[in-house]
Amino acid sequence: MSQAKDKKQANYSASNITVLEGLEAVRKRPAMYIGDVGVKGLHHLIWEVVDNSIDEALAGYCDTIQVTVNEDNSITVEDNGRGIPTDMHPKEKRSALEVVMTVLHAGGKFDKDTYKVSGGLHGVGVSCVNALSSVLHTTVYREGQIFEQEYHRGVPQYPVRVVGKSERTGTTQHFKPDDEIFTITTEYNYETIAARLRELAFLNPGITILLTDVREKDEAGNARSDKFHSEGGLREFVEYIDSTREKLIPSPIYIENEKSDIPVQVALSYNTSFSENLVSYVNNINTHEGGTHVAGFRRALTRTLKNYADKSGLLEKVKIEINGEDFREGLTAVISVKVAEPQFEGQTKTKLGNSDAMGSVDTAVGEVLNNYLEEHPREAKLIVSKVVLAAQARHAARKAREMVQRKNVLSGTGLPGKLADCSSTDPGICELYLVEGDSAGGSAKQGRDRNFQAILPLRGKILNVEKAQEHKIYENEEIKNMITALGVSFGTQEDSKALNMTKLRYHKVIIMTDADVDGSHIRTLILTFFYRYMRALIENGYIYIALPPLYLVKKGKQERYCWTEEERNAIVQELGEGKEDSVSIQRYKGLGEMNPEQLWTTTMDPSKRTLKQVSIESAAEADHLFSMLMGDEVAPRRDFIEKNARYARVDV
Ligand code: 0RA
Repeated sequence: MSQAKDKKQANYSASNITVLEGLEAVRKRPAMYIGDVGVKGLHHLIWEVVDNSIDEALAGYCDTIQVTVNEDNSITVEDNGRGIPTDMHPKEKRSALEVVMTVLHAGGKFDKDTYKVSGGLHGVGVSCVNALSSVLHTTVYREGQIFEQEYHRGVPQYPVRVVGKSERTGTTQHFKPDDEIFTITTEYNYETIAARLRELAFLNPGITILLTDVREKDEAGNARSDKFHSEGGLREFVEYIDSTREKLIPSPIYIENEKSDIPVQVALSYNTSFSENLVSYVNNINTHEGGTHVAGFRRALTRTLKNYADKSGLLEKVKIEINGEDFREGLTAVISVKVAEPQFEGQTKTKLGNSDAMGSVDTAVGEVLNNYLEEHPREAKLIVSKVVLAAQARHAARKAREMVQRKNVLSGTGLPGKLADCSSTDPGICELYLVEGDSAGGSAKQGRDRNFQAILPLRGKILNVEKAQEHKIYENEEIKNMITALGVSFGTQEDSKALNMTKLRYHKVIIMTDADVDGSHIRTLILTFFYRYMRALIENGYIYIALPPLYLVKKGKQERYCWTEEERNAIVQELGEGKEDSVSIQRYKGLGEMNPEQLWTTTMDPSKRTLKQVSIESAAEADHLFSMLMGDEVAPRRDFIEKNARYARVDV
């Protein structure tokens, strides 16, 4: 090696030392940067890389982003932007590309004037993705040339080099998540990715986002794919969320208004259902826990509608008081704001704290909504009439709810007779199994560990809360039992659905139903109830789904349980050793076919069972799903059930 080259290499390595320390920090504490190293963190890597391309699109230089899930669960994200700059970084003595890819938080340094709008909770930078990938390969098309660099666990394998000529521009990132980091799973979920990309397309109209999954091919050999593109933006988003509901007004009300340097976009509509669907974003990030922007929206909606109703005399005959909640029954709204320095608070850091966002959204929405009501008297009247009905129903519901809670107080312990409670009173270790049917309930009662496991058999049909007004749900025996067993009480003030979680008696609530169509229906009904009336339980991660085995494979004294077809086939082969007919297979159609001991071993023993924790990845998607599965319109439900044998996206 020549001396000059030697020196160059030495410099190159020297500047790498701090970089290595940075990458090391990310690899040592990955959860600090991407939330966790489970399914969520794994998908976070994609969001991070796609966010960079979205930023390039928002800057006006890119209109197409292509995401590919490859056979080996590696991901390719390609855009047609300007390409990450590749010129020499004067201080670092390395290509700017290498700096972006390897230095923590180096991403936004080039464009100081435009703040990163799609960053925020994400926004930890592509260098984190790099550090957590066993291999990452970057290709940049720029200034007529093709540049590339490859990294292993974030460490460059060679300086940025030119590998060809091209007229196009853009950036392609290809990465494979490191299985040393993602030890739980490295498998990507198509639905999760599709939901996020669909959301991004609605939030950033005009951009085309393509998704291809080569792991899944149809009979003709075509990979599964979707194209996400929206011209109408939030208006279309609201229509998408409400596509399975009956509209109250013909098209969404759209608000686009900038107040005190905070751009505010809102689309809202009313449907004939009884639930409120409010989805909010800050810098393209879903703010599950709401925050100041949502508070500003609610304030403006209540004030403006109330003013209009008072002025128009529509409330004259109404004797009962109307509150904020009544203005939101049947409301679907998407709120999107862009904030320069967002402060995220709350348990999951998805609650906006910036106080100026409240006033901005309040003023922006108040102005435009007021004009809308003045200009659309017919729609205005429909909305106000609906509000009055909501207030009347709320009064009826309060009475019914108070009845349920008063009865509990009167009946001594207040616990339902069908509940087989556990002896511990420490909610942290207590589990409540909601079991389909009395016979399975009986086995579960015998098989359980009564120290910490309680059993509540559910016999009749759970009420479909999607189709019922609130006061009706308190008349349903199974729902009443669930509410009292859980111990949580509903608030009765402004937000009647606020839960008193401190009284929750179990921190694991496990839904255990048969592995058949009825079982999945019951599970969906229970989940819909939790989602609509006790969402905090899902948000806090207290709701689980038990996974009973589908098969028992036997040969002589050997017994093996299987949870999937593949597992069954493998075990039949293993036990049969060529003589597969010596093996017997039992298919479990219901929990009732298992004796208490089997139920314990396979499904209830904490050291052996598998539980699925229910989470709300995307509230909009979950809402869409529940209203479709449980709502009025039959056609989309039938379609969905035909396409997806099992309930879809609410699980992890
Ligand atoms: C900063 C400056 C320039 C491009 C980018 C960032 C950029 C980053 C990413 C990440 C993924 N795709 C991207 N595309 C572009 C270009 C500055 C210039 O050309 O003057």
